[in-house]
Amino acid sequence: APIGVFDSGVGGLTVMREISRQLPCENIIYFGDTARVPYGSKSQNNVIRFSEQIIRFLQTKQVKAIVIACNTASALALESVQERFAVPIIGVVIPGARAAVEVTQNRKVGVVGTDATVQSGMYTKVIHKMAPDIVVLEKACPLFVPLVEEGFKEHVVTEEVIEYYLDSLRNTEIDAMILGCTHYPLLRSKIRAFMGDKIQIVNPAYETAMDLKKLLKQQGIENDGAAGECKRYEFYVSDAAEKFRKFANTVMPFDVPT
Ligand code: DGN
Repeated sequence: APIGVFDSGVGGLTVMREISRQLPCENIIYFGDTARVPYGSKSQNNVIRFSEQIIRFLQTKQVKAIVIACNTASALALESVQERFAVPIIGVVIPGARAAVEVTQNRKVGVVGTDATVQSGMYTKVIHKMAPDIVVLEKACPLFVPLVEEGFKEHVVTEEVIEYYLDSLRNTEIDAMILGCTHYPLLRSKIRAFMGDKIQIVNPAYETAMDLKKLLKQQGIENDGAAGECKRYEFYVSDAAEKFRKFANTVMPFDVPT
């Protein structure tokens, strides 16, 4: 059976990419809610409702586990959907938070994400559950998403926006920073250049793929390639399939067909 991965749009491809790297035999069904993106400015009720609808769709594809690749949906809807559905569901916030707790020496962690993610305070809550002494500084960087989607990764405007948002975090003692939004790993080298190399950058996409690997092992449902079909990737979107495909081909290490 395949793994279901969903996101508000294209950003979750950074999570799917990590999963395909770390679990090279798994089949994956990706759903991007391109008709309703961004989730970062929606209310919790709607993000829960959208997530439930997508999970029901993925269940019609007989998925064995679901990854909420979207930080906003992970922050706002994970608990609610875990209660409602029997299929194992993991989000990106807990794996990302755990990695930051493990790497920080100063006990000061920065988090960047969408408005909704930052307003939910979910990264701080999860970190404090694991380590109440850690100081968490969260900063919303809503312009990063459209910059990445418009192909401005290498543009000087992006450097200025990074400076605008991250200046206040750079002058603190944080020694770990969570890229708490699906798009931000695509700006990693620019963020790294601005923040300097004393700060450990945590990519929840990578950590989530590691957690998924553990989960599949524990439950004995990983695909080792022995039992037939391997590496079959399917993509579904709720709108603008061609735009999605173009973007996907800039992110994924394999060809995303129409
Ligand atoms: N996928 C969203 C996230 O990780 O928070 C970013 C895109 C959005 O919905 N704003």
